[in-house]
Amino acid sequence: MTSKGVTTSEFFPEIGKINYEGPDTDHVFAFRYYDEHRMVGNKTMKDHLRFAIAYWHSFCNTGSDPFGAGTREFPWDKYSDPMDNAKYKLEGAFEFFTKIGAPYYCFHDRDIAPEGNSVAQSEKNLQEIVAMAKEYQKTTGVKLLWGTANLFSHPRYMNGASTNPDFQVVCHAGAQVKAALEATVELGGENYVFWGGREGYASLINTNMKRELNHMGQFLRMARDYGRKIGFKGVYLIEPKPAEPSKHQYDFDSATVIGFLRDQGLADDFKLNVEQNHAILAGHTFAHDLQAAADAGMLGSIDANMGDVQNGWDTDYFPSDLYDCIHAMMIVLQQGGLAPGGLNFDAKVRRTSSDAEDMFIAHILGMDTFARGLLIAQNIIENSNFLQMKENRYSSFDSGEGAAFENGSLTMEDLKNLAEKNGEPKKTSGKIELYEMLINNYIR
Ligand SMILES: [Mn+2]
Repeated sequence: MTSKGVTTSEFFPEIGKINYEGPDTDHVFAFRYYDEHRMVGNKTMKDHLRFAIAYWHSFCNTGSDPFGAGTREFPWDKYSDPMDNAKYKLEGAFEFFTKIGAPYYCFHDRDIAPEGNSVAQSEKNLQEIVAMAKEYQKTTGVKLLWGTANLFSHPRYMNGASTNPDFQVVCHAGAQVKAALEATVELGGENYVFWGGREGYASLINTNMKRELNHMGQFLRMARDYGRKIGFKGVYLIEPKPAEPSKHQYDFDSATVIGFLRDQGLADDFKLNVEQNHAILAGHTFAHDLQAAADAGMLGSIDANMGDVQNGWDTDYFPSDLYDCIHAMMIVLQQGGLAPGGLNFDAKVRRTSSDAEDMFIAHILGMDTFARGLLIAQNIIENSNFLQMKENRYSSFDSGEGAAFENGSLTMEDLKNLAEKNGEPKKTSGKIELYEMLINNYIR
């Protein structure tokens, strides 16, 4: 890392490039399943999975929580000038991307460059770091999966960003999204994400929900149009989440966001960035929110992490649940892939994981879990009768009166007459245990 760097020494000198060594290796710092060049179906693993590293958790989050200070020290945090800190952090980030072998990264504006004391200074800070990031992208080949704006940390956004009842706050949100869109375009970002952490309410008693939702729609249409005007050809994504930090968030879950996008005339430009932890906070499974998005033609990208079923927090663990990843990859494979989206590790190591190497171990765990999930999912789809079994459950709609029902040519009177004519239906088993057995039999 010396091209445009501010230092020539490595930030993680004790760890080299992580390579594929196969399932039998004894090495901790090696992939057992993620072999980027391996063909799975008609694509390489790298092209299926499109892994991205999240700047915020990996390079900004020291592990502090509401009860205690951070437990990890980043080498760049010794620079007290925030721009020096940002430059060294960028260098450390690209060293990490390169060593772990992830083709993409993702950031919020404020992760990569500090907020200034004016709109102009904030923009200048961002532009300076973006120029450096562009050079690093060129020398390393690492690309930007998506950019976004942090519209939740600054106290001005405590009552919302685009949904704030004060128009002056909405203007600041606009200034920030405008600059973040410019940064994303400058870096060739393939998507742009909106996560509305403060877009919601603390109490409905002081909130005009209808007006706030319309403001959010208006804001997103303006952002879409500005992005297109400056040459953004990628996909806009909304990331559903039901709560935290707001009591109620407007982007509650996949189904809610799909309805909102259609209502606001945004369905042609926007898709969803579905996160495992957010799906389970909404009372669903990961697969449920993925399937709901995919069925609407709106599964754009995935925040790959894992919640904790014993608590109601957004823990953002690294994904280690193989079943979850198999189900996810079956849905992704059936829709023909995620591109131009990808699998972004919106995940953080536990507060108790305080060694620098833990970040490498956690990403190896997450990448291997998804790689293994991909291999098993592909095998089930290609070599088992799983999909056929599912399809067969609906075969009574494939011809005759069932097909007539599906295409809308029957009436309620017809249904009554057919019920009378055909008598009591034969009981048909749902066979859920058989489906579960089949998936387990493919975990080899
Ligand atoms: Mn989360």
